Amino acid sequence: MAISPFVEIDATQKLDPFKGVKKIPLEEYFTSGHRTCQGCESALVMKMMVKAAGPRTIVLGSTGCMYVANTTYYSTSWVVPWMHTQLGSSGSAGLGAAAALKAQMRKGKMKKEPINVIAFCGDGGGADMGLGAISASLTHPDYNFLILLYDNESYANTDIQLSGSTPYGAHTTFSPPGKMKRIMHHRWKKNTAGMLAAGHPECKYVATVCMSYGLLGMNCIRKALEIGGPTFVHSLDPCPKGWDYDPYISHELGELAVTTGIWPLYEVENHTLRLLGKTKEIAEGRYVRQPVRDYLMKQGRFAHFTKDDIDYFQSKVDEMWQKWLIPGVIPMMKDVEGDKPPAE
Ligand SMILES: Cc1ncc(C[n+]2csc(CCOP(=O)(O)OP(=O)(O)O)c2C)c(N)n1
Ligand code: SF4
Ligand SMILES: [Mg+2]
Repeated sequence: MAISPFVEIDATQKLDPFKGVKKIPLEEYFTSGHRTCQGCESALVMKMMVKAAGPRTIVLGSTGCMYVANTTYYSTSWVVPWMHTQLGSSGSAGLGAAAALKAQMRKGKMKKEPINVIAFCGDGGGADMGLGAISASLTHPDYNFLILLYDNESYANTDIQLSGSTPYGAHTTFSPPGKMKRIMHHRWKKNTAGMLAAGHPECKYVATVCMSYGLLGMNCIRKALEIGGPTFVHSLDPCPKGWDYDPYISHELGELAVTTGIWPLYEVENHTLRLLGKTKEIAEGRYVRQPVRDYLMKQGRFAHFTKDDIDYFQSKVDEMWQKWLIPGVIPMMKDVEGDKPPAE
């Protein structure tokens, strides 16, 4: 097979940012045929992720809703090549696929061309079980691949079990509120993107996205793929089944997660932090952060919250905004006392 002498095997695709929604291509690479719930934002993430990446892309995905519902027996909504990988191994699968492509090109067994490799995982698969493999993969600067964590804040596919990404107090099948004990989940959500950004010097790009801000999210994905090396994008995805709300308001909930300051949008590019979108507007005083009540009370998983619970949640988000630069990782002020959870 003739090998093009002009393409380096380390090259990435040139993926300029989309300049507006009208500039987004019409072609779909994740299309009809999936069986996710109505209003599933994770399915939207898949669609936009691969639209941002384009046709020369290989997608690998760990077990979870985005595997099970998208590749039901003899059918799939993936137009690009896709492979399932074990629940905790999106990091290994991404690194392995990128290394295999590079070796094949080096040996002349396939045409030299930049091919995007994206390995996605859920919060159970990525923030909990597969965190070690993701961390290891982010130490390999010689291979180009993106890990995308779609975070629906539970082990959704196996019926909404609590994960390290589940918010404080949420009702899951592992934390049902009862008469004796109202709050069954006392831990604050793990800050996966911040942790990975802070601890992986070889990783040139980490971002948080929410596809209620689709253009911004897609451009983060394009940037991650173009920068190359191992990169990481963490998406917050409203999940009507797990969060217990009318699918009609999925988009609104994504916006509220950002405008209440619960889910800050930021990118860390070559180790420089940049706040994005509405998060930047809030930080610069151009937009007033909305009360968390507006977000929490629209979801059945927080229906058992009292005023004290909402106040505690609000105080923790306020603290995050006052205290941290990368939320939860880099302190801006060191002398703020943490608030205590309300008595039950
Ligand atoms: C090693 C292993 N343990 C448990 C399971 C069962 N299992 C399949 S999907 C899933 C939930 C995964 O949760 P998450 O990664 O958050 O994805 P989601 O289902 O929320 O999309 C579990 C526990 C499995 N497939 N493999
Ligand atoms: S349970 Fe949630 S993540 Fe899974 S398909 Fe339904 S809406 Fe999507
Ligand atoms: Mg999940």
